Formats: sequence, C-alpha cells, structure tokens
Amino acid sequence: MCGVIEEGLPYNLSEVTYINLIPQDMLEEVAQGKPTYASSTWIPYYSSYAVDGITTGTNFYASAIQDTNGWWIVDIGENRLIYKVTIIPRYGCCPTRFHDMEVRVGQNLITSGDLSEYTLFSTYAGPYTADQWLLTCDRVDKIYGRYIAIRYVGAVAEFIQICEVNVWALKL
Ligand SMILES: [Ca+2]
Repeated sequence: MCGVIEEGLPYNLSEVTYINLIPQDMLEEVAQGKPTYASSTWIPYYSSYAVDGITTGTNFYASAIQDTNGWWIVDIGENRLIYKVTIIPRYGCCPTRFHDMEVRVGQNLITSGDLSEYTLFSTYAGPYTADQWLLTCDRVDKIYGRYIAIRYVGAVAEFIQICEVNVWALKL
C-alpha cells in the first residue's frame, strides 16, 4: 500500500505494507517528461502535467468530470525494475478526491481501460489529505515493466487529479 514516509511528515505505519529496503542512491527517476496517456482530460489539465516536474499552481492532471473509471499511464520508454512510485495528488483544492487508487505496472500500452494485464504494484485507499504532501508506494520485490498506471477503482464516480508522479527504477 501507499503511505506517507517522507522526512518531516507523519508516518502512519499501519498504512505501509512494504518498506523501501534498497538505498535511494541505487534508484533513478525515470518518468519525468515521458509520454503520458489518460482515459480523459479536463482541458487544460493535461496528462503530461503529472510528469512535468512542477508541483505548484495548476500544473496537475485532471480527468473529465464524467469519467467514472479513470486511469493515467506514463511510458518510461523501456522495461525497468520499478521499486518505488511517489505521487503528489492535487492538494491546493479538493485533496480528498484522491482515494481508492491502484498503481499497476505493465509491459504493453493499454488504453482500453482494462488494466487487468498489468501487475498490481500498490494500492491507496485514502482519502488523501493536503498535509500528507508526498505518497510513497514501495515494493521490496519490485516489478519489471515500462508502463506505470494509476487508476481509480472506487464505487462512486470520482475525478483523478494528480499533481506529480515520480517512478523510481533500479539504476542500470
Ligand atoms: Ca505537475
């Protein structure tokens, strides 16, 4: 599951299933500036805004209001061993919209919305609160893949709104 384990922030151990056991200096960020896809877009909150490196203002991705099964995908360009995904949901407004999310990793681009082929990397029940800032989703057993998806799996219609995503792979 995803939890809040960054320095200076609350650490709710009950939310963290996997603790990152690999040193941070053995990982590299592989998502910044890479191609992105999404089930819908509330223009101008484009899917690419979730990997633009900007965590302020309106540089976040937002799905369209009528999108009840939203997903967002980044293509990191090649299959890599993924150890960690960090997420900053939209926090300036409406942070609690981020809940009931899955992080999945796959090796083929799927835009149909059926991401069952992708391996489940982590889950986040939420709801997110703005003071949490950075959500860290760790796995000690890593997953090999090229496409990292965040999708909404809740029962009630909801937006996906993501300020920023970082994907951490083992350095080559
Ligand atoms: Ca951003």
